[in-house]
Amino acid sequence: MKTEANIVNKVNDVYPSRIAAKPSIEDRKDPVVYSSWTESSPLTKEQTEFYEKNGYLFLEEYFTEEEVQAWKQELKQLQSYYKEQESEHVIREPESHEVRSIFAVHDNNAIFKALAKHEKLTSIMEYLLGSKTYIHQSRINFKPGFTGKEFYWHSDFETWHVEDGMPLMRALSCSIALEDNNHFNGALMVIPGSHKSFVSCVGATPENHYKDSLRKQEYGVPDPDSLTKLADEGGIQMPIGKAGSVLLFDCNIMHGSGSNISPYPRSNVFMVYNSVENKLAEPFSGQQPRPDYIANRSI
Ligand SMILES: O=C(O)CCC(=O)C(=O)O
Repeated sequence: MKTEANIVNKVNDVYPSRIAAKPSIEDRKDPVVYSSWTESSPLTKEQTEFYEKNGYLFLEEYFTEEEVQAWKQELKQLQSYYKEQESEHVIREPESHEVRSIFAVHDNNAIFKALAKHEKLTSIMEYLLGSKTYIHQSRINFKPGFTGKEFYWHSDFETWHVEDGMPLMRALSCSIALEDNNHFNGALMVIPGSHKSFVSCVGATPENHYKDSLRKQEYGVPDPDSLTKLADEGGIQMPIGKAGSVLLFDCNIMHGSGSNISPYPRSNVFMVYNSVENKLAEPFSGQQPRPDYIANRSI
């Protein structure tokens, strides 16, 4: 789809990816924290500085057991409902029929809609992004025991930029643990500091790529040399904690998780907040935008 808008987009693209023959590492051109800290900020000065430097922040047991209970119950109902029921919002594991992800829960489910608007979350998002925010994407990742497969290393921003037309790095994810996240059940890993580098990937994006990539990503995948360099510089961290803990991570941090061969599920709900000043344009790939339930354009 060669519209005038996306030709302009490509010319002005400050984060080109999936275009060059070789991968490269470029500097980030955008701030990480968009507000100045004050006494009334929802994070402490130390937390803000940690997030700016490392690109993530772990808030242990941020929500109470009672709050988590209601969300967990809803999660179990969704999991059992979608066991047999097909829906475009539901992605299955690559090697089994188990539910891997359910998208757009902030839109389709009253309980998770309320969670997305929870003041304890939105106050932090508005502070870090320096504006009002909206949900760009939401999903539950179930990571069932024994069969939950990995999510390979990636920067979310690379995909959101190329495939969804997110202009700048002014978004962040929050992962709310609805089960305990341990070393052995496929918890998320992050490369601290990697959010300050943009890894430009190789390989043109096939049409309707999302149908496969949400099960197993093969394009927009960073190359081993870039990953090694970033990990050598920043190390690898795996923030773990009880259900109710929250991991905030910048849209460009390199992250991923291993398969879950333990008996215990690692189910988390992910809410992605984008600044209202960073709404989606035409995809920088020049291709059709992904559906609204994956990349929200309806605001
Ligand atoms: O659930 C996970 O372990 C990884 C999720 C993730 O990387 C993502 O949703 O972008």
